[in-house]
Amino acid sequence: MAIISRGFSGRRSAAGAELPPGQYLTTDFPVLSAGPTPRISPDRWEFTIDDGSNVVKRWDWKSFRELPTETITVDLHCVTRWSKLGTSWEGVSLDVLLADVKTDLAYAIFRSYGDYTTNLPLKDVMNKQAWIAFEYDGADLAPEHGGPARLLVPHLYLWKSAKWVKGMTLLPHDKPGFWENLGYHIYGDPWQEQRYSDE
Ligand SMILES: Nc1nc2c(c(=O)[nH]1)N[C@H]1C(S)=C(S)[C@@H](COP(=O)(O)O)O[C@H]1N2
Ligand SMILES: [Mo]
Repeated sequence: MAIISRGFSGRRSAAGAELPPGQYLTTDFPVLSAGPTPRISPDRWEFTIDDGSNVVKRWDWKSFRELPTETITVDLHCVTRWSKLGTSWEGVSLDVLLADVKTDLAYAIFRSYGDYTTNLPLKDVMNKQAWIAFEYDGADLAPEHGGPARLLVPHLYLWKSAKWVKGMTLLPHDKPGFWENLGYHIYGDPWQEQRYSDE
């Protein structure tokens, strides 16, 4: 009789490894918001890219939804230690949004309705690493989870995935956003357990 050992004890994530250090699995989908849920109807929604002085790109809901979309299945890792594997989303890749933005600026800060912000190196939102998602699990994204649309950057802790996202500002230097200003790590790689700024 064959004895098959998979050689590890944790559940495999979509990234092919066990859970990041210090994380536990959950199957529900907790809601974590620093403030009240803003109610943004699609006819008011817009997403802009600016370089700190000029808006270089602008989409309203209609033009945004005419862009090519992707279905992505990714793992989520929250800094409060829950991880949820194999979540399924529909969204527009940041590669599409940035396709004809020519810039030397290497950083970005994302802005949300309700004033949340979070910073990311521009290279971390390119090459199939980040999306603006508008569907979760086959249905319109619920307001609590960031609907009508949220940023999704699954390779970093989930606070980087700004809900109710409305724009990104390109910057020459990295600049801390909401949680980063309150002591969370400037980058936030779950595999390096970069939870707080002293780690
Ligand atoms: N605009 C906004 N985006 C946000 C937050 C927030 O408070 N406001 N919380 C962040 C944090 S800390 C986490 S863990 C995730 C939670 O996403 P969820 O509520 O869909 O689980 O959203 C992130 N994006
Ligand atoms: Mo979080």
